[in-house]
Amino acid sequence: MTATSLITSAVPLVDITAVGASDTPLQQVMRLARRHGPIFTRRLHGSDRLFVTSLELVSELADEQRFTKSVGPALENVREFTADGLFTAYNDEANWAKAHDILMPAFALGSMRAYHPAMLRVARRLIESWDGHLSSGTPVDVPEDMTRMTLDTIGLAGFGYDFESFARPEPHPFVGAMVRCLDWAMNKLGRDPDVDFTAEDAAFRGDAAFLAGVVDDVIAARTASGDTRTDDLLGLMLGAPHPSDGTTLDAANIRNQVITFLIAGHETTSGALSFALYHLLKDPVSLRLAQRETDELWGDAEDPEPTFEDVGRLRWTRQVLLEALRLWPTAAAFTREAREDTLLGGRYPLRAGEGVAVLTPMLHRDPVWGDNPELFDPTRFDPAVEAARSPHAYKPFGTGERACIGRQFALHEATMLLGMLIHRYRFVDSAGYRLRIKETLTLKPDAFTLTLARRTPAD
Ligand code: MNH
Repeated sequence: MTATSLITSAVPLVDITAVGASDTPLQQVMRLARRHGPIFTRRLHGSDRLFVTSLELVSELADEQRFTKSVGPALENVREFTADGLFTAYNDEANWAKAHDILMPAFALGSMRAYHPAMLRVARRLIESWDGHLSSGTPVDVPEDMTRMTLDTIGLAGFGYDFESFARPEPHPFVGAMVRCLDWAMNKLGRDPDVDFTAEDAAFRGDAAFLAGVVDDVIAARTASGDTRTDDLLGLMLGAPHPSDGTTLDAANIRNQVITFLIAGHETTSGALSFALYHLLKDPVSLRLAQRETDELWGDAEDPEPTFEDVGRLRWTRQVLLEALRLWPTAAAFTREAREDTLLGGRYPLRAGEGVAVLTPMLHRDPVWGDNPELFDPTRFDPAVEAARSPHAYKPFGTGERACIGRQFALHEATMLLGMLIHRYRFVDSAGYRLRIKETLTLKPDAFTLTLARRTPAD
């Protein structure tokens, strides 16, 4: 062997065991990142997790030749209720590639056109409900209603199943059970080995069983109807043959895909919409530009009928959403692993299969974003500005082959609703809301309410 000298660097080790787990672990680890820099190991109750935050290191991790998705500790916990569904499947699990190939057509551009009417129908449910609040002068609970909207949308557009969330005084029980399952998955990460969690685990199993029961209802509703369409998600899951080997998904995997899509298909989009509305409430200049854009499309129409093409024309509104997802990417971390032993950044040794968590909110505050990364500024997503920036600076949807399959679905649904709300209402910050972020594996503004006032377009 030639005498090459390998200069490796030590990664800072930050032991927070004495502090203990937080009920906002993501915000806790963001504080560690601000203090300890772009790569560090966090130790909690003896288990270590490596985090990175910089554009330089994330650009390397995005190289699919050297790195791939890792089902990290958080997703291992989620696997307890989604098993080999698309989100939590291992790369080499046969059902990942199989389901990916079968379900891809449901996310092609033509499919978004097919989902548009269901998305519009549900957006109108939210508006009808908000009109009621407008009349009575009562505040709206933003995250709760966004969750009603996104759950009904994935249910109807993907599965032909109506959760009827706006006809209920409380959210559909699916939501509560799901949030508790996600919370369980998150809190299990920080467990003190000396504490007994038998009761928590039993409650979790009850909630997971409830979710499985909803899945059975969704599937039974379709099979009982005799409907054999294969042009929506559930149809593809139940009946579509794999494009090359002709086999279909097995019954156990179908259930895992249904639960996966019912969760992944609404929870993070709901948070993204809530953060976008928060920023519009606090940023009159961005709001004004968004109002102007919707007025250009819909004038003073009392009840505009947004077309599929209209949604593509809401450029600024979409930039508002992208910028909201920069500051608060609602699925705030993803994990990569090296395919072979390697040096990250030419200096940090990594063994094959060792997980590295990308802390997306800190990547989104890397110096590449300029001197004031905390500033909400949708012009960062002006096409020319975006084109000049590395594609690896922005990863709210993850990266590579295992990146989010539902990205266009989420952006179409969210842009349309946001445009409709901006056009119709003035948002009154009656509570003087100060942002506090609730974590249940995903992020949402906590207890965010606002009051509505009627808007006359062009005022
Ligand atoms: Mn989505 C994967 C974020 C909306 C279905 N999603 C991912 C990943 C991120 C992500 C990050 C990658 C995780 C990882 O690398 O471990 N997703 C989002 C965000 C939104 C979102 C921020 C909304 C905003 N996702 C949606 C919607 C759907 C969906 C809507 C479905 C209709 N997401 C998925 C699925 C995967 C995924 C399925 C897993 C894809 C795969 O691994 O093949």
